[in-house]
Amino acid sequence: MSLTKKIIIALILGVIVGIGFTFAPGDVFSITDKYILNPIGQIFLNLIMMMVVPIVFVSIVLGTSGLGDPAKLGKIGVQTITFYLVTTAVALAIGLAVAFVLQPGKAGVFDVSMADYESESAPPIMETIINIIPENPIEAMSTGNMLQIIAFAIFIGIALAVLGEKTKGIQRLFEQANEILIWLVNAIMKTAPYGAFALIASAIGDAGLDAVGSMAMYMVAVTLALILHGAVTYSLAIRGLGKGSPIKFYKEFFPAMSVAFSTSSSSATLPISMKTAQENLGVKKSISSFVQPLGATINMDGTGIMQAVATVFIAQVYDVPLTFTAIIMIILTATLASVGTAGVPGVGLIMLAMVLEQVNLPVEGIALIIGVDRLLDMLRTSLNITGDAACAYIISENEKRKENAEA
Ligand code: DAS
Repeated sequence: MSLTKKIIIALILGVIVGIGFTFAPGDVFSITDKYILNPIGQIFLNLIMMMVVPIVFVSIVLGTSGLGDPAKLGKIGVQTITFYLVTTAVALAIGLAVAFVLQPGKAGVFDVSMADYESESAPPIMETIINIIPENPIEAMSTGNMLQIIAFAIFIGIALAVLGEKTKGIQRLFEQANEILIWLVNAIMKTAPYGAFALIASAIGDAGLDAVGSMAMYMVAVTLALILHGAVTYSLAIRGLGKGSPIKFYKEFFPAMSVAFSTSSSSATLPISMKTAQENLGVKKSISSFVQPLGATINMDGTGIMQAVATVFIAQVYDVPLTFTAIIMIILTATLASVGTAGVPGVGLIMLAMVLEQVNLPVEGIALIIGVDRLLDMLRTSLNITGDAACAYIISENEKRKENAEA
């Protein structure tokens, strides 16, 4: 049986068991979760998180140096960043439109215990941009500062591309390191069905049917916006810009989406999404190794959608009218929030605080949605990595067509 089938069966069983827990006596779930589900799920997450920093660093060095001519790197880089920014803005517009049409916040206010929510103030935007360049790359790696790791890797890759023959030994070293990392990722992925089962059963057992029921409209709004963006925006881009088949794209990329769904982490899924894009979608390795790690860190359309819908939902629940300026601020801030969101579970919710503060909404409103965020995180993370793969696929297809035309 294929790994995908095993993961799907594990996801379905996890949902059934998770719902079963909501009907069982409270301590049954808490004991099972504490001694079985959480350890299995956490070990699986730790195993793949262990691969993130080395994979991102090595693949961006190779991706950047593999692009060869720095001028070409510039072209790919400009195409990538433009695609990411445009699709994120479209995602936010879809999220806002769905939230205004469905009016999820009208579903009523919950009795909210705000005490345990501490809003994390995000660094000022200019500081975020300046801090992309690491003062100490080793510290960036030890603290998992993904934007700084990417910046350092790009500099190393450019140097390797420019130095060429002089540093071919180092280039070879990175290539062999990459082989080791890919082998490790494949070995770890064989445990994915067990990890997926444990993570899903724990998330649903924890959220409980009541919490899920009362947030139904909010979840429907976020889910609808995510599906619309995936089905319309990405399909139009794949068809229009990449001259490819959206149905084939989604069919071939599904294994990576299912891992993103069960781990809720773009970074943790990165090794799989790159492998799937290269092997199933034929994306050129040099493009995949540059576009996808960059996207896993700065391109999160799914997160942007959640932040747009959540902001409108909280404004509705607190009965705060959103002015046009406020809506523009939501789009701008949520775009930057999704750029700054690290690819790990639940962090999009923390960055939502930055959006709420920008539009003077009570940050405490996050407490309204924190209960079911883990479930939505699975969906939006799947969309986050799909946007990265769609970008890599489109750029790669166009590069291949250009090379064939020149041949
Ligand atoms: N879970 C994050 C990711 O890995 C996104 C988020 O928290 O919104 O993409």
